[in-house]
Amino acid sequence: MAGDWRDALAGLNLTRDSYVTVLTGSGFSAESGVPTFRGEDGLWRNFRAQDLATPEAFARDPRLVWEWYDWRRGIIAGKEPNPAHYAVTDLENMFERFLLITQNVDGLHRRAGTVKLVELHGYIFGMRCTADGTVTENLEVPLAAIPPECECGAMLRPDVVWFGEALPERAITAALDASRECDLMLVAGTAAVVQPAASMPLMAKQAGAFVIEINTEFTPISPYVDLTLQGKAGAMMPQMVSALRDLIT
Ligand code: BV8
Repeated sequence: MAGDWRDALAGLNLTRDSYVTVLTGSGFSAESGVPTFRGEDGLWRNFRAQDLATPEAFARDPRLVWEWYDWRRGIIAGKEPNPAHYAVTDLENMFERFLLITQNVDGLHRRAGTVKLVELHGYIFGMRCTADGTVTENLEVPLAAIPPECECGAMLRPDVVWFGEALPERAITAALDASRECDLMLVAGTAAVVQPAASMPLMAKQAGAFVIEINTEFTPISPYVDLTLQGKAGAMMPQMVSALRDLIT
């Protein structure tokens, strides 16, 4: 198995001018100790994440939703990027044309030094005023007040994209353009069920990219990508980087 993917990469004739994209999901942060979105460890007071991450849940019970976010913020604040996050920053430094597309809201890719990134679903330490949309960063854990209030008196909401909400225009445009133009897409740590992110690997493949999936399980896109590597991102991503570095230098 190890030979296969290295031989496949060698056959792509990649150079440092090749366009490389990486699409990540919550499994990328699992080895940092951050609960995945749908995994058993992601449950909170027996609520499912997808039932709390909605405008309806927030309208119905902002205090409950904020208690969930406060719990998650507290977990994430104490965690560090893992080797998979640093491998992405290595890739960014190896390829002129590069974009990281992440579904994660934990900010760990930023903290690992990746600059060319789009956060499709927002950032959990961003606070958005529900009156005028102003966004500020708030790293306070635990939150002093739940629900937190803006200086203007309006309630604050997390600056994340909930189910049923549109993704930020700039992020979705950059992600779709990169998916259509890249030569290689690495898709790692995502169950590939949340749209529109889950369609991006298929778009990349249809546009001619070589798509490699790294996951500890099979996913709905596994049959359609060029290679599925069963393994942990923290181990596989650094191996991918060293193989790519050998190929382009
Ligand atoms: C939108 C922020 C339109 C909040 C999140 C088309 C078809 C079907 C449904 C839809 C569709 N279009 C829209 C929808 C509805 C919906 C959707 O996709 N529903 C799904 C559930 C069917 N999509 C939306 O609502 C999106 N909005 O399309 O808007 C629109 C347009 C105009 C105007 C109005 C509306 C918005 C979706 C964004 C939701 N917000 N997060 C928060 O986090 O609090 S999504 C949430 O799921 C997280 O961001 C998470 O990253 C993301 C995806 O989950 P995964 O990352 O895949 O995580 P998961 O736990 O599921 O899986 C982890 C994986 O890692 C597993 O596969 C596991 O095996 C693997 N793994 C574990 N450990 C490791 C590992 N892999 C490698 N190494 C390891 N160590």
